[in-house]
Amino acid sequence: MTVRILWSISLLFFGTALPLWASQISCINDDGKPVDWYVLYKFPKHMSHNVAGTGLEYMFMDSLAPIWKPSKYFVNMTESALGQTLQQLYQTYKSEENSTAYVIYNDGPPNKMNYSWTHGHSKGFLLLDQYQGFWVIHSIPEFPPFPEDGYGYPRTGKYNGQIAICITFRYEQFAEIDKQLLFYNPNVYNCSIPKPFQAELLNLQTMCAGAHLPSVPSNQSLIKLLSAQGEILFNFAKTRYDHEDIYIAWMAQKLQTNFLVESWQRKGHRLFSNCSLPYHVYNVNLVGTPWNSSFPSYYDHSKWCVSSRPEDRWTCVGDLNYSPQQAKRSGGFVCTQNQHIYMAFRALVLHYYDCREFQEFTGAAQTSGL
Ligand SMILES: *[C@@H]1O[C@H](CO)[C@@H](O)[C@H](O)[C@H]1NC(C)=O
Ligand SMILES: *[C@@H]1O[C@H](CO)[C@@H](O)[C@H](O)[C@H]1NC(C)=O
Ligand SMILES: *[C@@H]1O[C@H](CO)[C@@H](O)[C@H](O)[C@H]1NC(C)=O
Ligand SMILES: *[C@@H]1O[C@H](CO)[C@@H](O)[C@H](O)[C@H]1NC(C)=O
Ligand SMILES: *[C@@H]1O[C@H](CO)[C@@H](O)[C@H](O)[C@H]1NC(C)=O
Ligand SMILES: *[C@@H]1O[C@H](CO)[C@@H](O)[C@H](O)[C@H]1NC(C)=O
Ligand SMILES: *[C@H]1O[C@@H](CO)[C@H](O)[C@@H](O)[C@@H]1NC(C)=O
Repeated sequence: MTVRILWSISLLFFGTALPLWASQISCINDDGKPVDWYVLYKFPKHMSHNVAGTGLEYMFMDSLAPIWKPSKYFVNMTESALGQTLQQLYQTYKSEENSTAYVIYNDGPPNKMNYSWTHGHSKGFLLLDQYQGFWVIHSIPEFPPFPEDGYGYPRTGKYNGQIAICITFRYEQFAEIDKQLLFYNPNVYNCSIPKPFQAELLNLQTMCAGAHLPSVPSNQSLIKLLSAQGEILFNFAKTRYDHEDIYIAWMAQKLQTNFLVESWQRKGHRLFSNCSLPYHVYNVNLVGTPWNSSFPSYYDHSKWCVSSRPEDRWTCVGDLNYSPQQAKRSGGFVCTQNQHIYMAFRALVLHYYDCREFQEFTGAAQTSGL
């Protein structure tokens, strides 16, 4: 208790750049260390220069080592950053603590339950106590498993590329995240919001109880969030009643930057590069790794965008594809101007289409699973 009071006082005076402690709920990296944030990018099964991948390899970067590194683990292993981060949630579930709250959501929940078209095209989970917690935003279908089943990685998430971003937040920020999630309207499939949290996490409590959500005051909400160590993030959230593409109609114009967009591109499910508005969106069709292998966007289910000009420095990761169908879905993005994250993502863009260019469809003829 005393420690917490001292922490709060030192936060007031010295800002937020304090180390994370192992005993606190945090994002956990591949080395088992608590970190302010991490990004995990799982490669598709098929890549150039890499004939037969397993579909389980990934590259990783975090606040301690902010450059892409190949992971020594597979994404289905409990030692992976996702495995270790989720372990905190699964332990909470087992101990039936009521000092911890969690919510898991996915439009495609595990165990072949029904896909939801009316909820957000959003996938993620959060775990917190009344001091600190984390929020993971990812693109993996049928993930994560129910707490009863323990850690695992779905077969349906192997074929395509997938992304996950984890951010550690102090408690107060979760009240803001709760308000944003009203716009997301995520499909919550497992959760626990004990009494002590219910007043502040009002929307999450309502979703968790399966009750009717209050109506939204607008169709869009943009807020600033602060990670535990003071990283500034912006969170864009839209409802499904806003029928515009989030990248071109909102994020690029709002952040006043031209975006290179990487998202799942299938025939009939993609928008072309768009230079009609003051700030443009260019469609990426080829991603290159730091190890000279590459993969087409057709095989990448992740959703992110990065400023084309280094001066702008924006990187966003989130829920929605650059696709006409997805304009009608709710969901959101987190954006940052962190220089390391920007450099890492910008370097991944191997080819994108100019607005004047013929935008050839480079996907395979057959459609894959998820
Ligand atoms: C991960 O997947 C690989 C390939 O399917 C499998 O051989 C391995 O047993 C799996 N590991 C775990 C921990 O599930
Ligand atoms: C926490 O849970 C325990 C056991 O389920 C219960 O006895 C206790 O009253 C709960 N505490 C609070 C603050 O809800
Ligand atoms: C899935 O949808 C079908 C048809 O709408 C319905 O009959 C079934 O009960 C649903 N299953 C679940 C698990 O919600
Ligand atoms: C959201 O957008 C829809 C469609 O444009 C509009 O009918 C509705 O009034 C908007 N809702 C709010 C709260 O602004
Ligand atoms: C570009 O996006 C805007 C906003 O969604 C849209 O109105 C416009 O028609 C698009 N232009 C092209 C060429 O697709
Ligand atoms: C990648 O390709 C470049 C240019 O061909 C070469 O200079 C570099 O050494 C290669 N890097 C790796 C990790 O293979
Ligand atoms: C997951 O949530 C916990 C806590 O609310 C429930 O006790 C579990 O029954 C639930 N699991 C499933 C499969 O719904």
